[in-house]
Amino acid sequence: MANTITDAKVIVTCPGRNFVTLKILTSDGVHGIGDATLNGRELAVASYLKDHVVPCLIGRDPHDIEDIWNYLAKGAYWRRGPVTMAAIGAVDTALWDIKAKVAGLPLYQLLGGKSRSGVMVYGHANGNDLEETVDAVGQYLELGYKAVRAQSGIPGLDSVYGVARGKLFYEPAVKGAVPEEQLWSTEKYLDFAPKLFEAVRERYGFGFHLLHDCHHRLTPIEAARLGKSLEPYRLFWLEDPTPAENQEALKLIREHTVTPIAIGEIFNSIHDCRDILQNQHCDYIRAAVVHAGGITQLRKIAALAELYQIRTGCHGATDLSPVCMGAALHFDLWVPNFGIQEYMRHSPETDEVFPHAYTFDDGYLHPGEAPGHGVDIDEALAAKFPYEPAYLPVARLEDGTLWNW
Ligand code: CS2
Ligand code: MG
Repeated sequence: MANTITDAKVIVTCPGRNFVTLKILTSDGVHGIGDATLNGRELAVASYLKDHVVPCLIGRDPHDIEDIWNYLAKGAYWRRGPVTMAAIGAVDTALWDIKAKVAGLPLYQLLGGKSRSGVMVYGHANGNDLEETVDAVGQYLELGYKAVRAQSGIPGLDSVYGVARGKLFYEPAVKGAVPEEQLWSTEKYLDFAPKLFEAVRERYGFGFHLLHDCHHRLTPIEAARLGKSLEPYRLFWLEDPTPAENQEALKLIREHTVTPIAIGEIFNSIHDCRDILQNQHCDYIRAAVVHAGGITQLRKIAALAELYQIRTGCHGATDLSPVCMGAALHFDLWVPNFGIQEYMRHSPETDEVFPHAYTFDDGYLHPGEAPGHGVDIDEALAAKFPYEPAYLPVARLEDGTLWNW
């Protein structure tokens, strides 16, 4: 009797922040799990899965990963989009988990085996001001990180992207019934940013990779100006310099600066990446397992990027669950054109809900050798953390103009 999908559960839990997990059960008794978390839209993805995807999975062969992907991505008339592709990403990740478990192999072996001994990750140094942030970079270097992202509070602004509230890791979502509004000033930012990176390089030198996330906030010429002003500090990448809807904008930035560009954490389809990759308008593509339709589509994006010497730099913030991190690490260990993996870490209660095989050592993560992607969910513990409404903030300029958060 062929192995079939017998059931699928959508588990919403909030161990410090909301996560959506899909658990697929099969007649052989093997289960697989996938991350379906979309920050601020978790319930939309949970409903898309429960109401429109799970009924279509029952009775199918869990090994037919490519056909199920196409059925869900192309069979649905309304294609692409963050909600749809996060749901498909969860199904795809769970099915790869099952296939690897049935084979008794760690997932990376099914993708093509390892291409490196470990996965270089970058940590998130942040502080309320320049001094705090420079100190935080040193703490990550002491932990053995080879790469550190620096995000700082900006003089004259109450809150900015990337700076943690309190001592825990940075979590962008703010709990509440509607999004918090935050003020932004490009002028204050552009005056401040070069000083931050000059201070980091002056204190610690050039023996490690230094990254920064603009978080979609600049116009193309402003991004070009920033990239140029940061050239003396040799960034590994300047991320999301400008909103990616206008992909021509990156061409203008490219014409003015050699600071490498990373983009794509909000991309959910290979079609979002195609022009940027073919025109070589970026150096790292940030698409993630959970948001880009799972392993099946992400490996196609990576293959296209490889043609243009563009490397992967998968998104890995706190709002991508340990399930996504586990799957990403198997992908990262295999993918030939690997660049770096974001590792923003999770809270202790999150790590308890999602027991995992991956380990950190001296700046590198390793997915482990457990069959599958090596992450599971403790359903009983997950049930103790009910969903809590939380949203990503909305940004406005100081004159009230709505801006890119
Ligand atoms: C950020 C994220 O990690 C990053 O590079 O862009 O923190 C992003 O703001 C969140 O994942 C959005 O939910
Ligand atoms: Mg980012």
